[in-house]
Amino acid sequence: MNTHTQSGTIPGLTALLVALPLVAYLCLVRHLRFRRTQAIHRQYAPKLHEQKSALTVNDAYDITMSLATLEFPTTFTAGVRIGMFKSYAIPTISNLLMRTSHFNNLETTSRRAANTGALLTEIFFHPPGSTRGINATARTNFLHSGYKKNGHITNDDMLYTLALSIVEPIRLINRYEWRSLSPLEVNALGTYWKSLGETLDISYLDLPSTTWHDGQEWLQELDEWAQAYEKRNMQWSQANFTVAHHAAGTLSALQRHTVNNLLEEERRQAIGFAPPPLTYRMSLGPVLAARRFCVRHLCLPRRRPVEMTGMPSNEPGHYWARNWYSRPWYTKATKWARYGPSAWWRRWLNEPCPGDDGYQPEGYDPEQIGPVALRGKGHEFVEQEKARLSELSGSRCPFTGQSGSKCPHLG
Ligand SMILES: *[C@@H]1O[C@H](CO)[C@@H](O)[C@H](O)[C@H]1NC(C)=O
Ligand SMILES: CC(=O)N[C@H]1CO[C@H](CO)[C@@H](O)[C@@H]1O
Repeated sequence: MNTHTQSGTIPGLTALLVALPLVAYLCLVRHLRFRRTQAIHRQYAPKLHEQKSALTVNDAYDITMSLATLEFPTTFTAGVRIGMFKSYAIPTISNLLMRTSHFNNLETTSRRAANTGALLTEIFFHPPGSTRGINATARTNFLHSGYKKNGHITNDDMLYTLALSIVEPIRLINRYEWRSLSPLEVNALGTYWKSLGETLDISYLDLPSTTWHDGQEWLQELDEWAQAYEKRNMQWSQANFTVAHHAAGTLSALQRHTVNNLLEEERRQAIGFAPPPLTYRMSLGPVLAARRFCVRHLCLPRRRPVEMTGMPSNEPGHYWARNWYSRPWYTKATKWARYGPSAWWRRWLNEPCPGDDGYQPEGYDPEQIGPVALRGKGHEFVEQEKARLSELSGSRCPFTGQSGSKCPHLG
């Protein structure tokens, strides 16, 4: 009797020894993966239960940062970039980019892209009311002001670009990430972006309502407005085509096919792109599904936020960019970046490396950034803007009352 059971126990025991840690690990992943969002819901749900509009801009910022730097950093960033890309299908937007980007010159184009990236991350990733955020917002508003005055930037185009850069990350996360967003998280995203649009002086008067209960409702209207706007304005144009092709030129082949794959057929035609190769079309879904499965069930959650904004450089008031595409603008000239294997490869291709002359290795100065012609200009405008912006405090609730500056007092 004994011999019989023993010969059965040994493989059984081995299997158990292998299976137990595996099951324990899977349970641990499951437990830790959802802890952050559960904590957010525990913290805010009671407050919102009493009053839907009780989320302050600071609350919304905290939740947004958790989503953008801890929960879904890759898809979030990709979504914002794809959103921008999609806006090139609107002729007025691509015409302006065409006029300002000098597409025959990669140096100018890449610098323009680096400037946009630097200002956007400065604005988006700093707390509402912080000097760093305010400085970059004021400078951006100055850079826009000239084009607004002569009618080259319309409120519609700003609103549309804003809409795409919110809607697109949400759509991609819900479709491809390891979990979808909860209504509270969508509310927070809407609340934060609405206040961000206000700091950029974007008007919401064209939306059907003038007051909204919360960020989710505002976002819903903005999305519907953007879809209608798109129907009216999306069409093929030479400018659309040129701008989109130059933007695509800064991506790798894989990134380019992925972006192309995620575009709707109509937009692809407006931009003048051929459909991506069949193999990409067939494999994108399964690859992303496999990624979703692995991240959700096998990977422990990220413990430290992904750093997105520039780091203070050794020159006061300047910041080093963390990423660069095609040209090493504002990048720290580390030994590795200058003499590592990728640097040798770039030198062999006769392409510049971080620290090379002309690419500002001392970093960018948020107060000077922009086209060369506007360097040293706009001081007065910027100071006025800073005064206006510092009055928009982070403790306001954007959805209470008409002016939206007071929060309900909760017992
Ligand atoms: C914001 O700009 C002012 C000058 O206008 C500067 O003194 C200050 O250091 C800047 N703040 C940050 C955080 O860069
Ligand atoms: C530069 C250019 O080709 N602009 C065109 C952009 O698209 C609109 C609408 O199709 C045309 O009217 C412009 O001429």
